[in-house]
Amino acid sequence: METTLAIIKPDAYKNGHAGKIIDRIIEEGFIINHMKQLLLSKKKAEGFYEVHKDRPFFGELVDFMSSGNCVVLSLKRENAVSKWREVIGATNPEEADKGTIRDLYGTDTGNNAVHGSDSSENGIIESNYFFKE
Ligand code: 3AN
Repeated sequence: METTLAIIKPDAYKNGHAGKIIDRIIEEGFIINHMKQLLLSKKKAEGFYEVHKDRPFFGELVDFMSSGNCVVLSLKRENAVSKWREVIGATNPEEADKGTIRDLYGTDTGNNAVHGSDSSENGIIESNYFFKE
């Protein structure tokens, strides 16, 4: 089985969608291997999104991700990475397929409700970033 990291971002959490998103995770056949609620420090958010540090939206992204509670989940399933990306939909909620999580709960490219790892390797790296003690 493959690992992917999911984050229920501060917008979805604040708007009361965390429970519905967790239900959807279970309905889609994922096993929740680890889960925790946390308020990311700026430093932790900067480290997580380090690949984007030279992008113009980096500051905005770090501020948003540290603006309120998140739920971080390490998920397991066959083809977890591609399946989770299919369930969450495109980065921009306006382009996300109907019924995907970003279509249902996202607002714009910044406030897009959830995160999903983009490769099998990153699924493990990102999961360890939050759950390896
Ligand atoms: P995804 O989360 O779909 O893999 P990435 O890796 O391209 O998308 O971007 C990481 C995060 O950075 C996105 N989830 C989004 O919150 C934010 N982001 C990407 N592009 C923009 C943008 N143009 N403006 C604001 N935030 C952005």
